[in-house]
Amino acid sequence: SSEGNIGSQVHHEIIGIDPGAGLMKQAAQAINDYDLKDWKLVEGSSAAMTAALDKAYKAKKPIIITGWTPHWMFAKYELKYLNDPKGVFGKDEQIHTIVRNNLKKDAPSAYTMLDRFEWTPEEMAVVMSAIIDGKKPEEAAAAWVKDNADKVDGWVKDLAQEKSKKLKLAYVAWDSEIASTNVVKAVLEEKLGYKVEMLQVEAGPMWAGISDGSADAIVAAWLPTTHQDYYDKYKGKFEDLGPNLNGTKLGLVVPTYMNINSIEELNS
Ligand code: PBE
Repeated sequence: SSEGNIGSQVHHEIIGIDPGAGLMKQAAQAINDYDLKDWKLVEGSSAAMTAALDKAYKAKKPIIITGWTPHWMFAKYELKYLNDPKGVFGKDEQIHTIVRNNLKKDAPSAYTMLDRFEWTPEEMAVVMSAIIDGKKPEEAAAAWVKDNADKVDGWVKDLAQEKSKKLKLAYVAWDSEIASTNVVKAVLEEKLGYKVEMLQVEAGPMWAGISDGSADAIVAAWLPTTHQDYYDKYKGKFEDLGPNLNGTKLGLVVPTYMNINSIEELNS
């Protein structure tokens, strides 16, 4: 058409997020493996990516982003993942809770609560949507904790209060992790008496922090694929408490009004 192919329409740009995200390594790998020679992966942040998506979507303009599930964008916009026949973006994985070595000895109630913490993409979506609708993350988390008392009680059942003991939760400002980290903070503070500090960092420092003990816990470890590099790098220097959420997905994402279905089609 007179508008040219998809590549020229989007200036051969894939709108990425923070450079430390596993998703960015996978997207770079996709550019390589699908031989997308002229294409650039644009670094930024989750917030900049969703702002670019919102702007393009409202104008019905083409855009290609790096996306993941769970994320509120799939409820707010009509979007689709581009097929990935080479499997660069991996299969379903889980989000794990990771704690520093010796947390069990130093903060046993928090350790057990973190070990029990698990929820569903649908539950996480409630918190994410409240935030995007304008609630502060801590308010959205507090409301979810109140509305899900039975589930939360199961996480803290029979655990002793640890009044005013300090804990540090590290996280990256990914929308999914803003939601989960705020919920865990709310439970540790309201139900168990801890004083919780949230440390917003990049992905590399998050993994370094849980491994050198400067952070106590993270609920933001995407495994086995997305954070594999970090996991392998620091293996033995942290304790993996296993999955807190099942049913994730990552990939290149476009609005459904775009006439493209596979990453392979970008190479033409
Ligand atoms: N994400 C969201 C992260 C993990 C959570 C998919 C953007 C990443 O790629 O590392």
